[in-house]
Amino acid sequence: MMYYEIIPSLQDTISRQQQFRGWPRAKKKALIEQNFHKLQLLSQCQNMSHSKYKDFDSAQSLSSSTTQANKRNPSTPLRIGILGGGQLGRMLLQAAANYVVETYVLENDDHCPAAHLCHHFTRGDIKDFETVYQFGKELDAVTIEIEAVNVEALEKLEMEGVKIYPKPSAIKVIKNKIVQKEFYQSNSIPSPAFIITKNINDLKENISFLPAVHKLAQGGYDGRGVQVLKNNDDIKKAFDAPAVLEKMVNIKQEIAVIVAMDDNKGTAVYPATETIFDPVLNLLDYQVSPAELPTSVLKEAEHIALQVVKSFDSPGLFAVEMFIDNNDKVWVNETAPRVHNSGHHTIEANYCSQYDMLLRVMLNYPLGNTASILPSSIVNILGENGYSGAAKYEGLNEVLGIKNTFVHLYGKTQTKPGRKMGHVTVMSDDRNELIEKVNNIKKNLKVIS
Ligand code: AIR
Repeated sequence: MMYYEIIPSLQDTISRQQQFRGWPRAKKKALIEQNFHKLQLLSQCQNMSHSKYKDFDSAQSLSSSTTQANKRNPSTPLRIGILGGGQLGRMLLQAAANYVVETYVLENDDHCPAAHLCHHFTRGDIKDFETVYQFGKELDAVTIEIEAVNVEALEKLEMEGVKIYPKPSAIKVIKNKIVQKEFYQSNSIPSPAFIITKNINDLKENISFLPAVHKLAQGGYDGRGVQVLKNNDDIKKAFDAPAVLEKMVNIKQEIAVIVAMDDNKGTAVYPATETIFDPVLNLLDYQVSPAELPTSVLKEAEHIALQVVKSFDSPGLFAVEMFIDNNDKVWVNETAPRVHNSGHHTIEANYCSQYDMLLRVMLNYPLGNTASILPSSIVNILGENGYSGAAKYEGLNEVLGIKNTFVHLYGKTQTKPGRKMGHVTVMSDDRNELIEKVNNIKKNLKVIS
C-alpha cells in the first residue's frame, strides 16, 4: 500500500491535523490503535520515525488479539486523574507511588490533603463540566474520591475513550439517593422501605411513616445531609429539598463490605467490617474487622454486596454499607463508588489495601489478596467540639506508644468540630484488647486549635 492511499490529499491532511489538535489524548490513542498497521506501513515507506506516537503504549504492541493488559507497556506511566483531593485521594496517591503512574488531582483548595502528593495538581471545581472535561481529556484513566462530581463531563470523557473508574453510569445512580434507592428496588436488592419527599410539605404529609431517616438526595457526606426523624418534634430537622425518607430498621449491627471489580468482571471481596457510628454526628466513629457474625449472615452480606456491584456492572472499587436487623436479615443502606472510610484498616491489616486494589483495577493488573492479616480497628480522629481554626494535635506520643498502632493524619490545616482529621489503625488478635485500645486512643488523641 502506498502512502497516498491513506492520505488522499494534502489539503485533507492539513484540515484533519487541525481537527486532531483539539482531540483528547484518549481519542488520538484510539485512532492510532485502530490504524496501527496502516501507520506502520506508512512509516516503513517513508522511513519515518515512530517518535510521534511511540509514547502511546498500544502502538508498541502489534497483536490485536492480546488483552488490553498485555497491550499496555508497563514502563509507560499511566496518567491517572483523581477528582477530589481529600484524605481518600491522599491515601490512594500513597499507594500509587508504588506503580508506574503519573498522578493528577483536581480540587479547589491547593492546600488539600492530596495536593503535594500528586505529580500534577489542578485547582478547580470538580462539579464544573468544563473544568472536569479539560482536566480529564489528556488522561488515560480517571477515578473519584467523592461522589459530588460533574458526571456529564465524565460521560463525555468516557465516550472519547478515557477510562472512568467507576463508570459514570454507576456514579450517576449513587450520587442521587433517590435514584440509588430506586436502583436497589429495581434490581431486587434488599434495602429498607422508603418514600420520596420533594419538600417539607411532602414530609409533613407522611408523618405516619416516622420513625425514619431523612436523607438529602444530593450532596450529603460525612453525616451531612442525614437526619433521624423520630416523631413530630423532629420535623424542624427535616430537609426542604428532594430527599429519601427511609423506614427505620431495628439495627443489631452495621457492617460494610468492600468489593473490587476489574475490567473483565473479575471480583475480589474484603471480609466484612463492623462499623460503629457516632449517633450525634452520624458518621463512622470506629470499626472492627473482620466482623464477628454468624457465617450464614456473613455469606448473605457478601452475596448481597456482590449483587450490588454486579448490578452496577462497572469496574472499580465499591463499599456496600449494610444493616443486620434483629432477625439477622441483611439490608443495604447505601453504596460508595470509591475507596471508603470503612476500609482504611486494609492499609496495614490486609494483604492488599483497598487503595492498592483500586490501582490494580485501573492498571489492569491481577486483583490482590483481600484476606486479613490480623484483626484490626480504626478510630476516626475527628475535630474536637468547640475548636475551629489551625489544627493542633494532642496525645500523639501516648497513642504511638500503644503496640501495633498506626497513625494517619490527613494534613488538613484547619480543624472544625466533627471534621475527619485523621485515623488510627490498631491491630491485635484479641478482640477485647482491640476495643480497649480503641477507647484509649479516643481518650488520648485530640485535634484542637
Ligand atoms: N470523603 C468523600 N466522601 C466521604 C468522605 N469522607 C472524603 C474525601 C473528600 C474529603 O472526605 O476524601 O475529599 C472531604 O473532607 P473535608 O473534611 O474537607 O470535608
